[in-house]
Amino acid sequence: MTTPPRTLTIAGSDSGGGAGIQADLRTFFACGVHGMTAITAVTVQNSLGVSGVHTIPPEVVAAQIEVVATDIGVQAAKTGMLATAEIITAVAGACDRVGIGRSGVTPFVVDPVSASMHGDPLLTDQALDALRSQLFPRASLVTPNLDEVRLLTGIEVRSQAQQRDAAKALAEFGSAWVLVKGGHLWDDAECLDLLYDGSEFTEFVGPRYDVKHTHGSGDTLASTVTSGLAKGLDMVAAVRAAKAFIQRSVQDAYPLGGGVGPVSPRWRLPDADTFLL
Ligand code: PXL
Repeated sequence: MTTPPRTLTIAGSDSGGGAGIQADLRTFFACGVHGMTAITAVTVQNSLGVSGVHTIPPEVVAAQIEVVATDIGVQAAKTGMLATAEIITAVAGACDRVGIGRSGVTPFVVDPVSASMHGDPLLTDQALDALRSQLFPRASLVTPNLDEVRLLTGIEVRSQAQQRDAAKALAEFGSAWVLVKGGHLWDDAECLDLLYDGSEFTEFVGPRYDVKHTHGSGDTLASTVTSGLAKGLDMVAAVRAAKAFIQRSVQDAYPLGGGVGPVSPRWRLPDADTFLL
């Protein structure tokens, strides 16, 4: 057997299994890569929201990155919830030491997760600054949604022109590519994501599904891009593939508990529901 490409997620645990590390590992598996984890925080969470956040010591986060990179090797990495400025500094240092990000050769996707979909904070205020100044310059791609765009740039995106302005403002922080996810901004039927490499825009327009269960959709998109990059796709191809993957996974989302259920890549395993029956 040959070893599959290896991917690393540097992110928080969601005890409800919807988002974070759990969504990333599910996506990596469905994309045919070997997923590894550097856990930054344990959230106490169910489908109704986050009731506790317990951060991991920064040096333990860094050590997780270094041990897997030096032994197993990483073809692409991503970040999710990073929680504090101290963790971000530790992640930046560890990534530099093992060649993850723009100072090395390993593609690095930074998903600037700042809050849960219920509005629970997943990043301290000081950490926002660290994200911009320490991680964005190291990133191959940053993938903010419109709430994160507002926090990071102060730009309240209400038009396609403003979405382009926001992409340009974010590119100033030094990432190679920016993906501004438009969500349901334009109309109820379509969503437009805008990819920018500092000179050219590529638009990805897809149908918008009016579904309640979208927990983990940002994580799933970023981990699919990461998997594509690990398999050698270029950025435009990886984002295009990830858009198709997330659209299908949103359609397969399921209810869970009393709140919001997760998007699901189980469509990649067509007989999963009947297996073991
Ligand atoms: O979906 C963003 C996200 C990432 N990571 C963790 C989360 C969430 C959202 O709730 O809990 C751990």
